[in-house]
Order: sequence, then C-alpha cells, then structure tokens
Amino acid sequence: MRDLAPANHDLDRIETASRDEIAALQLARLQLTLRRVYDNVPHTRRKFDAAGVHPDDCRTLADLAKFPFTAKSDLRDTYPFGMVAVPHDRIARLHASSGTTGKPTVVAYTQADIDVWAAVMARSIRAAGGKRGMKVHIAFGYGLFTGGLGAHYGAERLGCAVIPVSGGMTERQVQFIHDFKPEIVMATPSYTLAILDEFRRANLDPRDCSLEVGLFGAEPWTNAMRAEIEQSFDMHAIDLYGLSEVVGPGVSCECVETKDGPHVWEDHFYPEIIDPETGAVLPDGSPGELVFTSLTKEAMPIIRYRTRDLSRLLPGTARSMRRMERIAGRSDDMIILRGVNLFPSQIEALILKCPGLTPHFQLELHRRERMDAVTVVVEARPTAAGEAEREMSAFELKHHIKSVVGVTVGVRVADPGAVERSQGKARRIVDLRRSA
Ligand code: DLL
Repeated sequence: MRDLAPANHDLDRIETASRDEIAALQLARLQLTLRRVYDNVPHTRRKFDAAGVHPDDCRTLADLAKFPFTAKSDLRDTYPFGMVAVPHDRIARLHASSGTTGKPTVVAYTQADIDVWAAVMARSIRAAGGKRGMKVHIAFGYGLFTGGLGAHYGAERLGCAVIPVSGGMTERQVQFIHDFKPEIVMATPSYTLAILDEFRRANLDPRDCSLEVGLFGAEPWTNAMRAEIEQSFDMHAIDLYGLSEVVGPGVSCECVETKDGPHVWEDHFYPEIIDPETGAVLPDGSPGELVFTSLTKEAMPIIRYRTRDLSRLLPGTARSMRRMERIAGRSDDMIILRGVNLFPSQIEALILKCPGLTPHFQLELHRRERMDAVTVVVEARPTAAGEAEREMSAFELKHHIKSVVGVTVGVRVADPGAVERSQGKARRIVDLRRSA
C-alpha cells in the first residue's frame, strides 16, 4: 500500500491549529448557533425556557451542558419542518432517513450548509489519502440517504472525478472498478464484502484492481473487518462517520497516516460524551453516548443531539482535533443477554478469528421459556463448507464468544451465499421474539 498521507500545506489551517484557537472558534460559533435556534425555532425555544436557560447563559464551552438535549423524537414530533430555522425559500436541499418505525426524520440544508458539507467531506477524503485527480467510485446509495450525495459533493470539491454508481447491481460495480480504474471507493463495509465476493465469482483478483483507498461507514464495523478488507484488496480502509441529523457523512473521519479512530471536524461539530442513563457529561476518555451540536449549520442547527452511538473522545494525533473511538455499537442495537451486554460488532470481530467463516452474519433473537436466546447465523467460506468443517467452525465461534463475551449463544453455519445481502446498511439483528 502506498503512503498517501497529505502534505501539511494541503490541509485546512484549522486542522492543525492550537487547541486554544479551536476552542475560541467553537465558543463564538456555539453562541451564534444557540441564538439562531432560540430566535427561530419555537420548539427549541420552549425547551430552553422550560429548562430555565437562555443563549446568554453560554459563556464557556462547558456551559453547553446546561442546555437540553435534542432527541430523534424532537424531529419526529415537529415533522416535517418544525426544526427549520430559516425561511423556507432559503432551503436548498432536503434529505430524510427512513427509520424503522413511524415517520422519517427530515433534514434541511441551505446553500451555505451544502458548501460546508462538501468542505468537510473533501477534508475527510483528503484525510483518507484521496488527492485531486483521483477517481472516486461511490457505491453509497443516492437519494434521500445522505451517503451518496454527501460523498459526491465532497469528492467533487477535492477535485476528483466522480463515478456516481450508487448501491446495487454488484456485477456492474465490479465491472466499473475493473474498467474505469478508480483509486478510491466509498461504500458501507457490508456492501464492500458483497463487492469482494463478486470479484472472486468473476475470477478477478481484487488485489490486482486499481483501488488504493476505501472510505467506509454508515454502519458499525471493526478493526478485524478493516484487516480483512485491507488484505483482500491491498488498499487502505478508512472509517468515515456521520449522521443525517448532524449533516450526513463527514462529521468525522480517520487519517490514513494513523488509522486510530475518526477525527471529529470540531470547527463545525462540537462533540460531547454523556452517560446514557443520567445525561451527565463525562470527561474525555470515558465511554458513553456521543452527543453533537452543530456550530455552523443554518437551515437546521442541532443542539446536543443524542446519537445513541457509543464511543469515547480521545486526544488528537494526526490533527489537533479530537478523535472519537470507532463506534462500539448503538445503544439501541445492544442485546442484553442474561445480563451481559452484547453488540453485533463484538461478534463480527470473533467471526473473523475463525478461518472457516465469512463476515456475512446475522444475529437471530429468540425467546425460549421466557429467556432471550441468540443464534449467530454465519456463512461458511466456500473452502470450508463441508459438514465436519462447519461443525468445527461453529464450535470454534461458540468457544470464542463464551470466553470473550461470557455468554453462550447458538451458532448456525449456513451455506455460502445464504445470509441476506444488503446494498446499504446491513441488517445485523433479526428479532424473532413474539411480542408478548
Ligand atoms: O449513515 C451517514 C453516513 C453515510 C455516514 C455514509 C458514513 C458514510 P444515517 O443514515 O443518519 O447517516 O445514519 C447514522 O449510522 O448514528 C451510526 O449509528 C451509524 N454510522 C454512521 N457511520 C458510522 C461508522 C449515515 N463509521 C448512523 N461507524 C449513526 C459506525 C456508523 N456507525
């Protein structure tokens, strides 16, 4: 793999500014944002009033802790435009995330918001090792999902040639990668595995393809999966994070020279870690729930948005801006099995330790005699699909899970190709418990 670290003079100046300078910029922008929301969003103004806080009470960054959180329910309750802080003729774009229940959440952007988004995505692709003149194959879905268009505008801003393939039609993805020779690919990690399978099915060696860097995100993945993707394609695999309510992809991204967790682009998004039970702000380094406040957004500024994503804030390394630890899981994806917390990402890391198994998997939840039970359904590698080998793999995985996580689960090793493939975010949890 080539050394693709960007030169210092190619970075935005603020990426390497002093912490004091970053904090001063954050405070000024935060005060403006609180004021903008208070003056223009009645829903949030009522919440501030009920909590007895006013934008003037924010004199230091720590004062932000006095302000109420925003939850997904606030966006649902005010559907579709109740959180918009600008006259509607200034809205330049709407995106929406489908969500599993009820109404979608809608997010709005002004032209200035779209510009900031393009800038933070360009910064992310550059941090990943992307350079002007490279070609970018975008396999994130285009449409209301923020993945495709977010990546698109960022790649264009960096001066790359964009190949807007979107998700799906996996055979054609492989053909275009083979024929157009992009250096960069952007996709969900689970869909990247489907592309990898298709390379092999087509009898092409993925290590021979032109790809040098992949930016992967939109769903949790592990360092074990990084290793699998990097070895299979002989390319750098970089973690890209974001969420629609905050902007879309490009809230934070790893740097290719360190690959030690995404750097939060703190000049635009202010991160906090809270205790998910009490809401108390925790010091950097403590594990908890990520909360973001936008610092520059116009159309839909967001104050203390509870992401439900579990992480930690860590000091900057390749940049001055703080890092977040790779997302361990979402609090709402956590399975509590006989008192033990279990995340799909833990299972993913253990599956990758078993040479006979592929990382295509789902967790089935059952209820047996009023006790919850989990069965890991995971595919055998085609080279280890015989009955005896599968039994061995199942035994091995069960053993790893028991000794690392501390719970007994069922394991079913399925035929190659039997586990549902997604073209976007993978569905890792299949809940078969009948509602009581
Ligand atoms: O998934 C935005 C995105 C697109 C990010 C493309 C990265 C790449 P939503 O659909 O609103 O937005 O989903 C946001 O996805 O709260 C996390 O739970 C999860 N997520 C996103 N990136 C990562 C990541 C987009 N790198 C939700 N690691 C977030 C783990 C991620 N989880």
